[in-house]
Amino acid sequence: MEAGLPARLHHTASAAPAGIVHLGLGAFFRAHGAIYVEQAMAASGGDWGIIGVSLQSPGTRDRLAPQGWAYTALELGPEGETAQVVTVLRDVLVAPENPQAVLDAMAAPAVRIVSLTVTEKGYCHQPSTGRLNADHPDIRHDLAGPLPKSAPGFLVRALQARRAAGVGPFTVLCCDNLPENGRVVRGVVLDLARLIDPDLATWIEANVAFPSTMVDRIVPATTPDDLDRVKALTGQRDEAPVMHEPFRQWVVEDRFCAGRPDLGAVGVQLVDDVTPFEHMKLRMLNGTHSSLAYLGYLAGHQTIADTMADPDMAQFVDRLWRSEIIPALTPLPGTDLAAYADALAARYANPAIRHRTWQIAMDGSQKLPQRILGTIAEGRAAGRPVPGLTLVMAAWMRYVSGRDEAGAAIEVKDPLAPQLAALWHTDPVATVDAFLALAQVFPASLRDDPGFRSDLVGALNLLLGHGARAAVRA
Ligand code: CS2
Repeated sequence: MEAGLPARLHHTASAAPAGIVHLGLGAFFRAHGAIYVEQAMAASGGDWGIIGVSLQSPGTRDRLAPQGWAYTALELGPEGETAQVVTVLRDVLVAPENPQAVLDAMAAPAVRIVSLTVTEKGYCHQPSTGRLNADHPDIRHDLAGPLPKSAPGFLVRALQARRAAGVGPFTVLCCDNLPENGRVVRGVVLDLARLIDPDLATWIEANVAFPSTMVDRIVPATTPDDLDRVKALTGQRDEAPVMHEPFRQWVVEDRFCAGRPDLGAVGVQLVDDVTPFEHMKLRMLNGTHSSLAYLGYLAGHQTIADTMADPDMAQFVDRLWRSEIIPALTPLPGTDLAAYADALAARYANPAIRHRTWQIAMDGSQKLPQRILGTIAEGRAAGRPVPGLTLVMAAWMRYVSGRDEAGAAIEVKDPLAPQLAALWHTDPVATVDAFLALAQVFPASLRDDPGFRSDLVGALNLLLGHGARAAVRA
């Protein structure tokens, strides 16, 4: 070490075999699932160490390698910070560099779970139907040869290798914010397997478990300032720390085909059916997160905490929960939804978490069907007014136009971005009609609902005429 430089975080990874391969090694998994698994091993033992896989770029691997795959998780509470070093990773692989190494890791007999956080778009499915999009460029690639690019491709090819080698199946544990996420990933895996080898599809259907899960912890992207913060607190330079709020929740269907860590010992809720939990979380948390992201961004707010500090925005989101979202949810025994909303408001307001509205605004075309449009459709079918969520859809349309209220460019990140920007017309009615024609985003019941169309035109006119802040107040 050079004099004057802080020590660099260093660790020697355990040589015990890994029990889990995780696809999509982003900050969220490192601040959520990985910590639960590490704690479950500390509580009850088991070789559940994790091999992380980056499906896109080598950055995380390159930053973690010199640290022996260890990293700091910094908990940011309103009253202070606590750091812990997480050492559950055994290795990190970069799929585009060596897809065969990823398949070999997934086919190892010691691996009994493959978990995933590959974001909504990583499943290469049609959000409105849940089925595989066989025309997706990565799926086309995966059908043409044995070395995949997509997450469904890796799952199918690894299961194919395990079946051929007489190694049993692994459990596929989806940890993305999709409704009935296990069912969705099972559907896309079976769709792809059928196109590759129908017998393999039958074997997967009979042998592989796909439990659904609900995951929750707010984990903003790590910034260069965060690296300094960790160094100041721990005295060690960590090139890849993760920042997270104190709250965490993981609800998992207890259907594993090859064993699991003792997750129950560390507070994971093991249940028969995760659907009501997922609906509550996706609609109450993610639905309002997206609402605050679009309206907050348009009103000039950088983060969720800044947006919540704006009384009009805080009141707006409170009204969304109480008048539009909670009335559409099936009550969950033992859960007080009004108290859940209060707890969310407090989590959002945590000033230590700098969660950018721009980050949450990403990939709206993939997120809004399950976060917001389901609530709108059910509200309208029940004759319940949903003006707030309709305004949010107008705000999303405005956001993806690529220009903010001051005419400045917005860096829109969405797989449909170019297509969405092209839907804008000078006439708001024509714009709404162009958006409503998007079958991959809007469910049929809303595309054919003249009342929704006219409410959306009204919301868009309000937003264009008066701006996000005034629209929220109205
Ligand atoms: C957020 C989520 O980025 C987003 O779209 O809504 O990542 C959210 O922070 C988590 O789901 C919280 O559990």
